[in-house]
Amino acid sequence: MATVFKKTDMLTEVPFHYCPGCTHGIAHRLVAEVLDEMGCQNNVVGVAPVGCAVFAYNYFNCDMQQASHGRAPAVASAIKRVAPQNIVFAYQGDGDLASIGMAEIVHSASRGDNITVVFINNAIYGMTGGQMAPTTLIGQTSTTCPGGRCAAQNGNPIRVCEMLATLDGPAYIERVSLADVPSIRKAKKALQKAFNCQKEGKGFTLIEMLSSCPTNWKMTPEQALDYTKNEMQQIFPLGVFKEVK
Ligand SMILES: Cc1ncc(C[n+]2csc(CCOP(=O)(O)OP(=O)(O)O)c2C)c(N)n1
Repeated sequence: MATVFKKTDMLTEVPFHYCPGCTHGIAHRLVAEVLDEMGCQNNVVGVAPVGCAVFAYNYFNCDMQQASHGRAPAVASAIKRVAPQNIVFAYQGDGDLASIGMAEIVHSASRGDNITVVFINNAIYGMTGGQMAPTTLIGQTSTTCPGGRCAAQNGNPIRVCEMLATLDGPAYIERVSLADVPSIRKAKKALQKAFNCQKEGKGFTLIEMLSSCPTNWKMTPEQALDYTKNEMQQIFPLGVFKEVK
């Protein structure tokens, strides 16, 4: 079989449990490759979320800490403060970060905590069976809005990058997509930038990755990638929202 991926010591040999077409695995690999290439494997602490990526501690071959639902930035901030020689990252889904954990992410960004947050926006609660998330699109169906999200009843999707970019604390905020190969290459560059900012002590960094959830979106993997590109990217435009030089 052809080698598709570069070997990275930053990932264990444990096979990912993700559904076919889910992009959590791609996001894990990108984080691992970047940290590996920075040569900091022995000085990395990751914080795993509650959500589909709850087993991230089995996959990343570095020190990992599990946080309770939504609290990953608070935990990551504490770890960075007591052990600042480490690169510290929090890995969170949209339910975790933008729903139950909205207070933690806002205050961490506002404090300018010198951590990196990898924010996986798949517009739905994946792990619990597809409930509406703060980032669910208007018209998108979920188990809690079977007729499609309606602004009058359910509110509008929250743009986390744009919102956090208004704060003084963040050093680097970018939204990328995992919907095709050129986008994935850009996503890797964004992670490099964020982790380098942290290394230079610049402060809070967050990379939002538009991701697909074919299982809960009730689509094939290909349809889900098209939906990410054609629908999600309309509501969540890609780009850099904050960069402190
Ligand atoms: C305090 C608490 N409330 C609710 C839950 C149930 N719960 C587990 S995962 C999850 C949503 C995860 O969705 P998201 O963060 O979008 O990640 P995904 O699974 O889509 O990757 C919820 C509500 C929980 N585990 N703990």
